[in-house]
Amino acid sequence: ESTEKTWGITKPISSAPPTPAESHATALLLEELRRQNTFETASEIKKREKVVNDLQRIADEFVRKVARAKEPHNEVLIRDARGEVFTYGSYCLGVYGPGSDIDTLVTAPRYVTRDDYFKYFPDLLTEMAPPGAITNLTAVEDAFVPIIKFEYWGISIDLIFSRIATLTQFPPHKQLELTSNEHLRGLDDRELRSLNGTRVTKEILNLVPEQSTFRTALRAIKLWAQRRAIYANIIGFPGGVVWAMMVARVCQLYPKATSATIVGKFFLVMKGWPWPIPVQLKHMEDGPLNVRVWNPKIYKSDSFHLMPVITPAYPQMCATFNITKSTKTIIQRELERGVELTDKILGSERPWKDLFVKHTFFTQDHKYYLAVIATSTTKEAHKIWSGFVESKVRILVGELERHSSIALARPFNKGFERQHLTKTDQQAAEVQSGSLAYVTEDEDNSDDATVTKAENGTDGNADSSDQKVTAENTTQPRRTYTTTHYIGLELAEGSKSLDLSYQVNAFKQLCSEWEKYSAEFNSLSVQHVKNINLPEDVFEPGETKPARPLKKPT
Ligand code: 3AT
Ligand code: MN
Ligand code: MN
Repeated sequence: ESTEKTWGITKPISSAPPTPAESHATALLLEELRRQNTFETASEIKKREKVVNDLQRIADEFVRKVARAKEPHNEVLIRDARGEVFTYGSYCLGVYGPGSDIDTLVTAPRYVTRDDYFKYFPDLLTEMAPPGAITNLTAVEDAFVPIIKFEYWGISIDLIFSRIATLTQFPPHKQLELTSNEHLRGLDDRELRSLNGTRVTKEILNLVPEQSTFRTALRAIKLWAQRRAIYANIIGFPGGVVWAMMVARVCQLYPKATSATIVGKFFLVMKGWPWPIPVQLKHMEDGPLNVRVWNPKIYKSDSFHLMPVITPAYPQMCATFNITKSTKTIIQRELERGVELTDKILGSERPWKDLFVKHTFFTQDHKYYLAVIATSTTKEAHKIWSGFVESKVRILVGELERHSSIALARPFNKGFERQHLTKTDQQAAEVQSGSLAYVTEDEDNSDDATVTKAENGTDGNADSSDQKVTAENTTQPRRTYTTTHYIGLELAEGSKSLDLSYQVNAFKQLCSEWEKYSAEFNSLSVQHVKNINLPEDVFEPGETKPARPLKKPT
């Protein structure tokens, strides 16, 4: 029909409403998602709403405080001073679960700066929230996206900030239209990045035909991607926003379909997607900034993106630049598995739970692994160092996939964090090169509200007085922190030797050249690990560890 609404950049593939069988499949899907504990209880949902309301109250007080400090005689400005809190991420999309954080953006009028935010907000939080509600507060002022992190009644909060430089006063009783590009004027890069998450999330929600259908389908896809270990932006897989955009595109193509159908079509459409044609939810648009928008015809680097998925908010960018040849191959395999399974599930031959079966990365998939081990001597130093190394794992993956003996290098989507207690330098050296002989319990997370500031460019070691070990062979046990990333290898047909020293050394060099690297606190090691030697803690109870094959009788 010619009256069909266009969602996104093409006409729908089908605007058929669901059949009774499809609706039934959605009911079964919801049942399974509940069984898998992806929803929160009503009281936990209330608690989150209360937290967001409190943050709004605190944000208003924050803006008033800055108004009083900067314009002490401007009574009207002070009286009407207010900020506005937005959410983004899974909370905003409505696909959060019990373990999710709340991603929150504080916006304020033009006279409120990022400096003010870091100067006043942490203290206001602890003053205005109920006593004891705020714990583990950390402010990272010099980050790519400057952030205050904390827990509020045990819920993790990511709190970021941007001014709205076009406004000296927010309109009363009216929500800001953050999707308007005009509000981007006059901001620096960090402020633009901080606004971006909310703008993208809001656009995604605006661009899907039916939000509740989208949410349920996205919940299913997120659970599937997590179980299959292909969910991790930093490591080189799609993250939450990318999965959301892919599902949203499928919703646009089947605007009347029910969630179960969307999940099935998701696998079909994405498996057959003609990459590198991008997934995009709307046409590219021009805006008021002098910034680049994704365009492979103009920018050579954009033409290297293997599976481009473009964000819908100006300035539109590719959210999947991290994907490598190997991770793309893995994603394709998982999409194929998804097609086969959903075909049977929607035909009532199998239950939904089969789609969400855990990956076999450690139990079956590889014979050879690389372990990338980041080590630090203090907890604070380790936070910074392990985060950096994690962000570079995909660079090593890229180097490995160019090796002639390697067909595929698959990074596991999460690092394994361990703590070790050693008594001698020899033992400490063993830990650095991957020994798990000295693994110890996580030191007690002290439950008092500690305030950590890691804001200057150097590192967070300055006040770690308890770690100044100078004696050569002290018997005082020393605590060491490690994060290990495993990369599963698939060897090329007929390859015999596997000398990776060039790739490994280049990677170590790259990491140690980082300006915040400290030879005193940090180290990095890359080790070969055979499947039969994988440590116990990468397996879950009930999983079968790979075993040495039985000797063939001769
Ligand atoms: P959860 O339910 O919280 O696990 P989520 O989709 O909300 O899922 P995150 O809270 O990790 O995931 O991320 C929310 C958004 O924050 C996604 C992205 O726009 C932004 N973000 C997260 N991590 C980074 C990062 N390292 N660099 C830049 N942006 C990030
Ligand atoms: Mn989140
Ligand atoms: Mn977050």
